[in-house]
Amino acid sequence: MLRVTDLASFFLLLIVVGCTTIPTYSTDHALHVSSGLPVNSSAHIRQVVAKGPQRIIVLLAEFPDKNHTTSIETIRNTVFVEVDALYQEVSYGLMWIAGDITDRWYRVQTPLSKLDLQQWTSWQKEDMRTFVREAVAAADNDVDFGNYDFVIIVAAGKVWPNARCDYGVSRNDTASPLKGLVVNENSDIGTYAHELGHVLPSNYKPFGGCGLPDLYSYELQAKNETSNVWIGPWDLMAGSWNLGFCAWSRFTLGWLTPEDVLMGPAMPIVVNLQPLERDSGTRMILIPLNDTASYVIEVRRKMELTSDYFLPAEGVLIYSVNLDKKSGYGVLRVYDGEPATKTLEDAPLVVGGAFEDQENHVYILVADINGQGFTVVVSSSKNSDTDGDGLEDWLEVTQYGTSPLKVDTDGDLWQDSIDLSSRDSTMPNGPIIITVLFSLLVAVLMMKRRLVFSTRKCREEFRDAWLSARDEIGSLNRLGFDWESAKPKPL
Ligand SMILES: [Ca+2]
Ligand SMILES: [Ca+2]
Ligand SMILES: [Ca+2]
Ligand SMILES: [Ca+2]
Ligand SMILES: [Zn+2]
Repeated sequence: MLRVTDLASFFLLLIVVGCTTIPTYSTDHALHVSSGLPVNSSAHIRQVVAKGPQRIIVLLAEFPDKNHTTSIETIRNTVFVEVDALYQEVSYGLMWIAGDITDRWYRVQTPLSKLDLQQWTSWQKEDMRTFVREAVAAADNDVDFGNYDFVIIVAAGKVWPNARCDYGVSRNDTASPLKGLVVNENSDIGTYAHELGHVLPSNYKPFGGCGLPDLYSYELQAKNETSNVWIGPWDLMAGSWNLGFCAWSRFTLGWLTPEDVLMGPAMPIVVNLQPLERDSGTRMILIPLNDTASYVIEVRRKMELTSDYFLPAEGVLIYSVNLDKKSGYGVLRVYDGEPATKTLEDAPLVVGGAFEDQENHVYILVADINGQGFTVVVSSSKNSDTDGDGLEDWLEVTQYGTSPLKVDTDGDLWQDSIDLSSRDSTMPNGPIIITVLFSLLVAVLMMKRRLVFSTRKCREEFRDAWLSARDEIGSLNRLGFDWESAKPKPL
């Protein structure tokens, strides 16, 4: 009994010694956590260019051989309510739409049947300019075009939507270029918004500060094949079925200042990236590679009351920007985080996701979730060990499932490098606690038993003593012992 109790105590001692030898961590490897300010703030501060009210005149135009079927009220609602709301949202309230719509449909002179306006490849032709010229001329006496920044010509019938920074058409009241778009009476909000995106004031130099480039493939479109091969649903300029704008588009229109991350000795850099749909926090990481090429990292969330609500997936989106490419030839290309599927709908990375560009030494890891945002680590080396626990960031994220930012991911006092269950805070502490409790229980039981035994022994001894005393008294009585004379006498 005694032996077992001693063993339990010994075991307890071992555990206590074991607990006190858990390694303590040095603070030498303090994380470089970005402050949220641009690492290189001078490089990419952009003017807000598409700012305040954008004054638009909506000009309704029909043909001698094609009358309209859509009401003025429907079109007014599309432009001044729906498109306006979309742009207010994606611009974080920096831009909105103002203006007027003509109170009737103006009739152009040339019949639709005489104009080739319905094929994508032909919109640049003289026919489109003829239509625009005739529509503007028909309304010119009623509309002061000098009061507006853009014209939206809504055509009856199936006219191919397009936009131009200058249609090359003169007007009575102003000499400024006729900037605007042509849509048709059946165009949806996405089409209006896409075409308007081509002419809003921007920082996109190839277009001379006018609008955003097309992000789908002109070559594939010309072949009538699926043309949205680089962006998927992540930007309206790649199509019109999804209404969101990526960070690069918002940045190019001046609504967003990125956190510039320069590759170099300050690596790795940790950024808490907030959802693009939010109107505060770091929402865009820009990694410039040279004057024209860069990577962009953003977080996309299906946030209610935003154009991203219907996105097919959520997470960290990474894409390349190549300003040497022309509009329609791959200015932006999204990295497919799920290359097993051809679609880019599943492109975003989640925690554990990794991106590498070995040629340019760019390594991006999604280290952790951070509220609605994500913690992203950008490094110039695959061997970096941000938290200094002896495990490389890359392996922690892609293989071990531990945090590259925490020495002890699950906070159980055992560091990642020796914790066999680094994401389970009950392991190995759970079994240890159970063993300790069990040992305590055994010890208590043993001690209790010893007490019981000693009590019993004491009782037995007392009984023996009492019995022998009784026997003694009995034999004295039998011998006629004089108890009275044996009493002590008073002095
Ligand atoms: Ca995919
Ligand atoms: Ca590490
Ligand atoms: Ca770690
Ligand atoms: Ca641990
Ligand atoms: Zn376009």
